[in-house]
Amino acid sequence: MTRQRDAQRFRTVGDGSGLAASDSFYPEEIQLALRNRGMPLEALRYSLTPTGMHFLLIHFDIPEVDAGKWQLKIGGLVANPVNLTLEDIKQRPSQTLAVTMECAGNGRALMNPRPLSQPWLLEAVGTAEWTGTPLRGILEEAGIAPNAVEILFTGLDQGVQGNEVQYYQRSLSIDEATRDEMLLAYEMNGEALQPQHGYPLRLIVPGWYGMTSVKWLDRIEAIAKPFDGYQMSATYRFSQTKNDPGEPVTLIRVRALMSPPGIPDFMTRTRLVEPGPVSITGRAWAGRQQVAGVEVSTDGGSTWDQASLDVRGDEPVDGPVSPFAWRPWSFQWDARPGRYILLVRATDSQGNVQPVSQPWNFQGMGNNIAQRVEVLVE
Ligand SMILES: Nc1nc2c(c(=O)[nH]1)N[C@H]1C(S)=C(S)[C@@H](COP(=O)(O)O)O[C@H]1N2
Ligand SMILES: [Mo]
Repeated sequence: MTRQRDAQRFRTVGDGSGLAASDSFYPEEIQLALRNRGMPLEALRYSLTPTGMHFLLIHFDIPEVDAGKWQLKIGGLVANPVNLTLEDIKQRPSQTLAVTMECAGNGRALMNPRPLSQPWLLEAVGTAEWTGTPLRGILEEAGIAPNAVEILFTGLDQGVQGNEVQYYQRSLSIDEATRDEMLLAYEMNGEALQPQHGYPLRLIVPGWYGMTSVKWLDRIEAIAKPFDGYQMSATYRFSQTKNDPGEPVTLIRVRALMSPPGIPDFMTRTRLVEPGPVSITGRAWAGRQQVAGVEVSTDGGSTWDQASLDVRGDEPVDGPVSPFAWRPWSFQWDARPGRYILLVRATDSQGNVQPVSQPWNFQGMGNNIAQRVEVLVE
């Protein structure tokens, strides 16, 4: 009975089976898209994305936090539970790391049928320099009990998803949580976190899709069983149907994006390019792997040419600013009058290459299809 009443608490959007990619967008998808901005692709010109151009993904509301009263609680199965103020955390050893973050749902609205959620095209990515204290030191001082198997991170933001009232929570295995690069970050690009990015403190999990980098941290607990909360067991899964548990979504897959060349048509974003030599530039990333190569096609994917890495136009530029940050690439194109579909795809250090047509999954996760850009040369 309760279950049935619960099921009627909210309107449903769609029948849960997804839509054709060409179907109109629901107002609810647009509502989410307006709250959760993407990075304009021309911002690929910056090795560090200006904070105001970094993508955003916020499931519920941005919580109100009084940093003077806020404390991070470290507890659960630890020898020395402790509460830390923001000042305590800033007194600890600090580390700054550039990290390319991508939302696991990036590319969702390109899938056919289109899974219903935040309707990202390709813009759910950004690279910021995060400053904070290594998580490992805090966990070591807390003393994780031998029977703990995971570390659970809880945000201050609360909402309803899948009819479940919840705080935003995700867990990591102890092996993952104690890796060198895991940060508790209080600064983004040299300034205090902005409210929408997790003020006053967030987790940064380099190499993983963004959902793991829990914002607005309230507490960190060592736990005895794998956490099976909503954001672990119901969503962020590679599943084929609504009830298929599938596999968990974890590390970022290899991807390259280009700054669309030339100038855009306002409505369609089709590019207008002048004939002659054109340098096509962009960035590529591969989560915990490295980018091994980038290829460009100017004929809709029939033939591919190698792009140059760590070059922009003719100018050598800095390579990746950290092992977890994207890498610049560049390709010289002799553009002749006509209509073109440009594509770009990257390969990672394990030989994984981006697909030209995307395998589908129910939640629209981990899409890394090769980008296509329509260009008119005249
Ligand atoms: N507490 C909390 N943390 C969160 C989220 C959230 O909704 N609540 N969204 C996650 C998701 S899905 C992503 S992709 C990243 C986005 O981080 P950004 O908005 O700073 O780019 O934050 C993650 N951390
Ligand atoms: Mo995300």
